[in-house]
Amino acid sequence: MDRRMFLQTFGAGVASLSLPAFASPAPSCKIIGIGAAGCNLATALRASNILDRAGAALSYVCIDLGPHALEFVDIANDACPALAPIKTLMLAPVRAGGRVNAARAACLHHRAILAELLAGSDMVVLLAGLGGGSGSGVTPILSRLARDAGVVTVAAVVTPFAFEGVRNRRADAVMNRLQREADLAMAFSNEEWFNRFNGDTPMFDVFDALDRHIANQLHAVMSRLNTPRSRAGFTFAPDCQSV
Ligand SMILES: Nc1nc2c(ncn2[C@@H]2O[C@H](COP(=O)(O)OP(=O)(O)OP(=O)(O)O)[C@@H](O)[C@H]2O)c(=O)[nH]1
Ligand SMILES: [Mg+2]
Repeated sequence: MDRRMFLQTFGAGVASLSLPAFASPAPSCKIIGIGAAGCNLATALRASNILDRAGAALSYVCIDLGPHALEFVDIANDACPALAPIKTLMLAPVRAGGRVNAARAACLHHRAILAELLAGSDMVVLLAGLGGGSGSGVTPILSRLARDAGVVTVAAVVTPFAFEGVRNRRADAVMNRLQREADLAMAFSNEEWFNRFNGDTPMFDVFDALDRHIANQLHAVMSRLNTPRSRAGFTFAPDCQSV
């Protein structure tokens, strides 16, 4: 496995960040799940409580172009009423169904609502699966809007399985964009992750373990961002041994 693939698989990212000093000792961080995979991830992160220890004031939002993924978020909200509810935002009542351009258009159409959503946050974490329509179309635009608003932007995305074919090329192109548009872009390859398990492990458990891995990597990033020493800029190299 080459170095790039290694980093992409196990929590990509070696990045030097120059960050503003946060005004508050507990910076506000909005976790935004986009598309089906992003909504699943946001729901899993909230349920895991792993990020609660990162020293930020967290709030959660899920965005999709149709109601399907958002209905699951509502079910998760109802299942854990003790946790802060995840807000939902439907950008357009259409199913992007792999159409990145439809997702981009919906995103641009709702630009003002998205800018309002980002306002007041010190940091955003964008979660999505790349290769489909919604996550691939919305995430880079949201990332750009957040950076333009001076919000520290971390993107944590999953990339497709090899058998998903053309989705991989699309995911690569979006990842390249995200590396420019986000302060830190972390990619987690579904393909590489699943290859680490033998065929006896139930698929659900493998996805679950990836959710936890991403939560732990984000916890490491957010904890570093919240320490005063690191705000002037730091190099993030994830601890790959802790997977
Ligand atoms: N790890 C993980 N990967 C997922 C999950 N759901 C989908 N994926 C991956 O994410 C990619 C994008 O899929 P979706 O999130 O369903 O796509 P979308 O952004 O909703 O896009 P459209 O439905 O086409 O608008 C897929 O090709 C899968 O590889 C999930 O729950 N966990
Ligand atoms: Mg979808």
